[in-house]
Amino acid sequence: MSKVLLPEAAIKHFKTEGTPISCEEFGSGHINSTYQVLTDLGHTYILQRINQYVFNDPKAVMENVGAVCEYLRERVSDPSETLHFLQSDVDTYYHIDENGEFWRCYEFADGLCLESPESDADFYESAIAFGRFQELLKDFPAHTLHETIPLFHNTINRYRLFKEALAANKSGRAHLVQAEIDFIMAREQEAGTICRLLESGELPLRVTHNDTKLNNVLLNKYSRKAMCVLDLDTVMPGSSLYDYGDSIRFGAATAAEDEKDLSKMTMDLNLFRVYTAGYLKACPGLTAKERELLPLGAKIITLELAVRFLTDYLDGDLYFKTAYSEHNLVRARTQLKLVWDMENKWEEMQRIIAEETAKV
Ligand code: ADP
Ligand code: GN1
Ligand code: MG
Repeated sequence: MSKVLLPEAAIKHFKTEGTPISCEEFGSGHINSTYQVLTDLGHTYILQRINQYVFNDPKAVMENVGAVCEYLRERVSDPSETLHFLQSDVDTYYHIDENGEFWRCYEFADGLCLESPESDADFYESAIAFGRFQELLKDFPAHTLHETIPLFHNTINRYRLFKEALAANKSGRAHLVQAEIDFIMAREQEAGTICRLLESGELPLRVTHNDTKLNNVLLNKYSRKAMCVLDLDTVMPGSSLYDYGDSIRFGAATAAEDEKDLSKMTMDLNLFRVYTAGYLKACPGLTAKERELLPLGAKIITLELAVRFLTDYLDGDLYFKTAYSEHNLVRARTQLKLVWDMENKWEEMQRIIAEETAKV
């Protein structure tokens, strides 16, 4: 039987300033196991165990993250704008424990991490942060990045995996979700649009973040200005439409990603406009086609995530962390409600994009 190894044991393998005196679970990420560590000299760190079900090549993840951080460090005006990793006792950016688990440790970035924007200005600043991140990486040598999750935002492949999960029905839950299956399948053709346009070259492939929800960015605690982009595990070649869209999905929604009362889940058109203005400002290099298709980015990424949550529900909850047995189903339904609301607001979304584009 494998020995249970604790974060308290893992942190000792990193070159912290001072001796760790506490180690508590931290944050609300769905993938890695995250802890906040304090030392007797008053230093604070983030310790993470990388989820190897999700990232089956953790060394590749750390190579990407390390390369991106180094690249950014040379280009930002203030060191607080990027993540800082600690070296382990064998001079690597990770520690492998006796169970083969990968741990990494960053300096704690003391900023504001929000689950929903507290003001229009907060959301605008998150757009500046993610937009600036993409701009800073525009000349990053994309071919040097590993694909840490193959076909991560390939929606066509996501549908294929969904159909496989449905056929396998490992959890025996398929009969409970026919309405959701019908909704998803009715949109299969449209869901592949961005993939096809990337394939044909009508949309550019860029180095993108690929996981741009609001709790993956920090604002400065005092000025509330954009500070630092977190969670770099999925930085890979991708589409700006998904980065923009995922921020809208999470931050312009009127309810949490796992709200059970679907009537509360809609898209706030004001927040949609606010984020769009910030993103267009921070990303002046978007092509006309990218700008035109921003609403489609929001819709497809929301649909794709619903498909991913429902796939995981059918598989028996293997990928996303869940707090209760129906959690992935609740999340999937909430995303589908948001897709439906976007469809009802489609013309207004197009109009807002045209108006904000005309201003830049
Ligand atoms: P996951 O992939 O599980 O989402 P993240 O890397 O996003 O993991 O970390 C989870 C949470 O931990 C973040 O949402 C944020 O609240 C916090 N966090 C991560 N890294 C840092 C850091 N360097 N400084 C401060 N907080 C951090
Ligand atoms: C996961 O790691 P986290 O919690 O920031 C997921 C995203 C989803 C998101 C939904 C590597 O993001 O793709 O959009 O949950 N990350 C990965 O909240 O799958
Ligand atoms: Mg995260």
